Amino acid sequence: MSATKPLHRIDRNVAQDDVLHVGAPNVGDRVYFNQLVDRIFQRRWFTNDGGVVKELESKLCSYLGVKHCVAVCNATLGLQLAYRALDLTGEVIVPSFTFVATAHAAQWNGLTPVFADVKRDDHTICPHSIETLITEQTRAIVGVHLWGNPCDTRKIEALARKHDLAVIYDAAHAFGCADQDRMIGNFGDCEVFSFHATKFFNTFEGGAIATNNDELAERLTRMKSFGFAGMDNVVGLGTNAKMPEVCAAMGLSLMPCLEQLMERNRHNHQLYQAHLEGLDGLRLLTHDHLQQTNWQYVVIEIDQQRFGVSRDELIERLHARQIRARRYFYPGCHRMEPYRSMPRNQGLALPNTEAIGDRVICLPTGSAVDEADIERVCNVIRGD
Ligand code: T4K
Repeated sequence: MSATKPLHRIDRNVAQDDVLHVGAPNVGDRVYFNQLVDRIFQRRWFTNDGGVVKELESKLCSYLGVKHCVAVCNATLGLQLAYRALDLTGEVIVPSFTFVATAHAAQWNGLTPVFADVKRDDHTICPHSIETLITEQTRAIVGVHLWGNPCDTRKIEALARKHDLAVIYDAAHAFGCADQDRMIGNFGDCEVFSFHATKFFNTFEGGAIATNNDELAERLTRMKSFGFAGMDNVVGLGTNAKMPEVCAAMGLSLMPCLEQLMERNRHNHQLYQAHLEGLDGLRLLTHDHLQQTNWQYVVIEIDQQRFGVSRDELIERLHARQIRARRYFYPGCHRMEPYRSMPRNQGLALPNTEAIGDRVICLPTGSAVDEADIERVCNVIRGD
């Protein structure tokens, strides 16, 4: 990262409102972004295998140390492509405690999402729960690196080998994170990142599928562009999941700022830790044990008995003070439609998902949030 390319301070529209959001977008080097946009106009090349997307893909590969990164228009379509490119049919095991896109992408592809429970400590899919759900119909395990916490990749991949299953990781939260000394992007058959505006690294809307499998990368590249293998040559089923050039420009203008953004998030997290320390019944999830993470979510769990106020009451209190804290991912996919009404999910008990779903609050962080904002949020939580 170049010290001469400062991260642009976010111009929160304080005149309009003083609302704090969980997902206020990060903005990188705006001068560089504008130069790239000028180049896009000069070339009159807006989408379809353009030079800016190719440059972003190549930079992502270098950053992640992975062979292929296929840029896509969002992670939901990225997941759909991944499920399709791996020729999956039947059942896929997914955590219930995730953004609903993980399950929807499978259901949309005609697969049956089978919901596993998560671990109490880091909220990632529980290998033991996965094991109990594997049947003759199971074709894949889908792990979600929730909040940037890497799944238990060793156990998941051992289970997959034992039962001959594909492994896909929904890495929507985990760009810039590592599992020990290996960057997320290098695990399973492929990993799908989200570059949505609310993510630590964004391309307005977008995503990428990372893989070390040459053949899979080729299939994904064809499938994201209608199945074309060259001009006028359609070799199979495809869709339109291409990333436009202007989105890739946004990504390129953020790449030089990654370390700075991570550091900012880490600093914010430390401030939250300091301000919330000692509050009985409040647990702040930490990533201190991880070698590298993006710190993009500040997640607390509220134990109503000990804290004295319920999670939902606290959310109301925060919202009343213009702090748009979120109940991600309440109430768990198995309690959302269309899954809730499916016979297999009626009466399904996922104790950790349910306990966590009732307790979690995500707090504002990122480059739009400063020290005074964090103090303000923590004062509301403390009831001051
Ligand atoms: N897998 C996982 C595990 C995911 O978390 C996600 C997405 C996906 C897959 C699918 O990725 P994509 O297909 O989206 O690439 C938001 C995001 O839309 C979604 O991308 C994200 N996860 C999810 C966790 O959060 P909502 O429904 O919370 O969005 P919304 O509009 O309420 O925005 C969140 C907050 O951010 C609000 O307080 C407003 C603020 N915001 C939002 C936007 C778009 C801004 O300040 N500026 C903005 O431009 O889903």
